[in-house]
Amino acid sequence: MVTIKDYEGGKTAWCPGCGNFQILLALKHALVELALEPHQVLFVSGIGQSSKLPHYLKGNLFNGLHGRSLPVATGAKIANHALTVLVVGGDGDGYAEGGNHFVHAIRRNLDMTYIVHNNQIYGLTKGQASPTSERCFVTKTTPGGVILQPLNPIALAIALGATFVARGFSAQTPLLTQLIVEGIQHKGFALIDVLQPCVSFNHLNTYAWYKERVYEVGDEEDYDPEDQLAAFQKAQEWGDKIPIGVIYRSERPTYEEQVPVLKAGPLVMQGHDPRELEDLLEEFIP
Ligand SMILES: Cc1ncc(C[n+]2csc(CCOP(=O)(O)OP(=O)(O)O)c2C)c(N)n1
Repeated sequence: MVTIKDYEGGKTAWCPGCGNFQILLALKHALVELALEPHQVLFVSGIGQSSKLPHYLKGNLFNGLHGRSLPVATGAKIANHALTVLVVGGDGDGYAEGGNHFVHAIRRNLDMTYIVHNNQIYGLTKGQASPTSERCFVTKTTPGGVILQPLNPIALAIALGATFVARGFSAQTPLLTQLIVEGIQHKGFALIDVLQPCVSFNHLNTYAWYKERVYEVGDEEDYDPEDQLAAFQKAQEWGDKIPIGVIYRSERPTYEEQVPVLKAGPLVMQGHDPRELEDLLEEFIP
């Protein structure tokens, strides 16, 4: 039986009170609920406070470059699509430098789950504005306040035809656990954008600020997450009321299902001779 202990990793180096702790806990609970064993899971991240999360877990992990977690995860999933691939990182990592990869990962629809710790700030580098920072928000790089329109990851993902789009709030850990479970179970690319207070560098979007505003879409009887236009409209809500829960879900074939060579099973298990790779490398890198 898989227990939380199986996932206990290294000692954390986050600020006390950081929302990252709640996301880590929710993720562990989700993995236990799905009875996934650490060897069946791959955690991929970039650079950031949030991207340290795989260090605090047990399992396979790849900690790559800032903004490049999704291409690494894509390669790993194609090499071994039997793995449960979880990608984690911040709003800076995923929506700024990794923005291009975000768009195309959604188009590809590989079966993986992407958890974005959206604290609306760059935490690791000590408080610069990120793509999701609010207008007028004063940060180290915007002393006169942010003048750009914030990026709306939920609306963007829905517009791109993402097949699973959810928003969680780190302090609502049971709901977040459920969203992660559903995201992993979903066949295709699952985005879970998590509102996460940064107690050190974001004194605007605090626990109290989010608590006053978030509400669960699942509590609304007439909300249909399979209605793309309704979901897009829901995604526009931000301000006094912020929806959390499964905002949009749909079905379309995954990338893996459509690549003929993968029909014979995961590439790594197809018995290719490693020397084939050496020949290839020699051909391309003389
Ligand atoms: C290629 C590259 N560009 C920029 C950086 C500097 N850098 C490291 S982390 C980071 C942003 C961190 O913010 P976010 O991804 O939101 O994560 P958080 O620390 O808030 O969890 C930046 C700009 C880097 N390490 N590498």
